[in-house]
Amino acid sequence: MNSVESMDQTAREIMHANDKGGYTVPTHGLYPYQWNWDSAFAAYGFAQFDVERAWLELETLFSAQWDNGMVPHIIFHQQDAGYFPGPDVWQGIGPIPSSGISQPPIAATMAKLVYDKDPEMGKKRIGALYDKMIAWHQWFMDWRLDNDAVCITHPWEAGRDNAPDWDIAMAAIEPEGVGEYTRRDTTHVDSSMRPTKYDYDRYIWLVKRGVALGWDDAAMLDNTPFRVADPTMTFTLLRAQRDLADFGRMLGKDVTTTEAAIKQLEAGAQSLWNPELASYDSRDVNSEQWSGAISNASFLCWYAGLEAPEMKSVLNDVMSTVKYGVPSLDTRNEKFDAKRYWRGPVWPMFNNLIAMGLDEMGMQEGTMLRQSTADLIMEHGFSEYFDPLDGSPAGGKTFTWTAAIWLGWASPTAGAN
Ligand code: 9WN
Repeated sequence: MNSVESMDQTAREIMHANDKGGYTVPTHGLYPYQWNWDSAFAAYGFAQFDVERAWLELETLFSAQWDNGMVPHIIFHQQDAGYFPGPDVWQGIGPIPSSGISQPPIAATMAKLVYDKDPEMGKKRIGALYDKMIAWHQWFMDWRLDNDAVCITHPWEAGRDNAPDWDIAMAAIEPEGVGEYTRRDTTHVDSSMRPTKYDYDRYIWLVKRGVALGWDDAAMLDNTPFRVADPTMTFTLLRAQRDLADFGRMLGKDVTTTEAAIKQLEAGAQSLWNPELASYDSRDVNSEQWSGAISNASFLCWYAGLEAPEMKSVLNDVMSTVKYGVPSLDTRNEKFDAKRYWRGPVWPMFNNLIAMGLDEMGMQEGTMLRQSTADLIMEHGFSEYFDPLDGSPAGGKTFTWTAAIWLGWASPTAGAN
C-alpha cells in the first residue's frame, strides 16, 4: 500500500507532467488539448501548492471565450494528430481554435476555492475574470434553457458523453453524410471502456450540423434534433451563479441579474424531478420523455444548494449496491455497464462535487464518500474512472482531475497545506 505522502507527491508530479505551461492536458495521448471543466479542476489542484499557477489555468481557459460569451469545451492550443475530432473538424469561431460547444460551468465555483487559498492574490485576479464569467453564464441563460432547466445540444456538452440520459435523443438522429473517419480514442484505451461507433457517428453528425450553421445559436436552436434538459448543467450552473453572486457582492457589483437567474434556475431544477423515478432525471425536450436514469448527476442537487431530503435515501440505496460509489449509473438500471465510461463507472471528481454539497448540507454521507474515494485512489491509482464494483482502473492513466481532487479533497492531508 502506498503512503499518503507518496500519493500526495505522485499527484503533484502528475499535475506538473500534464502542465503545458498556462494550461493542463487531462492526460497525455488520449486528451492532448485543454478541456473546460478539467481545467477548472486543475486550478483547484494547483491551488493546493501554487495559487499563482491556479489562476493562470483559469485565465488561459477564458482567453478562448467567444464573442457571444460561450467558453468552449476544448481549446486547441496546438495541433495534435492523436485526438479526433480536432480543430479542422470543429471549426470553432473564437479567438483561439476550439470546439463549438461548452461544458459544465464549474469554473466560478473552483475559482472560489482558489480564492480562499490566498484572498489577497484572489482579489487581484478575480476582477478580470468576473465579467467573463458573467457573460458565459448569461450565454447559458439566453440559449440553453427549457422550462428554466439547462439543456445540452451535444452529449459532449454535459461532460457525460455516453450517459443513457441521451439515448432517446440519440436514437432520433439519422447520421447521414458523416462519411469515413478514424477514431483515435480507441488506440489509447480499450474500446469496451469507450463510447460505441453508433455514438460516435451521432457525435460527429452533430458537430457537422453546428459547422454548417456557422455555430450560430439562433440557427442551431431552429429544428434542433438534440436538446436534453440535464441535471449536470442545471445544478452546476445554479451553483456557479451563487458563487459568482458572492464574488460580485465582494467586488461591489450590482448582482440583481445573477440573483434573478438563481431564482429561475431553482425553478428549473424542479422541472427535472421525475416523480415516477422519485429522482432528478434528464428530460428529452423534443419527445418530452424522461430518461429514467439515476445518474451521479442526479446527486448534484445538494451541490446546487437544494435541500432535496428525498434524494438522501436514493443515494444510500445506490451506494449499497457498489463497493465504490457513486456509480455514474444506478447498478439496478438495465443499461448499467461497469466499465463503459458514463454508463456505470465511478468518477472521483464527480464524487468531489457531490460531497461538497453533502458536507454543506451537514450530511455525514459526504465524509463517507470522501473516505471511499480516498481508498479507491490509494488502492487503484490516478486513473480517469473506475469500475464501481471492484475498483479496477479504466480509461486514461495519470489523470489531471483525479490528481487535483486528491490534493484538494480526498487526501487525508487535503486542506492541511
Ligand atoms: C470529449 C477530458 C474529457 C472530459 C469529459 C469526458 C471526456 C471527451 C472524449 O474527456 O470527453 O469531450 O473525447 O471522450 O467525458 O467529461 O472533460 O477529460
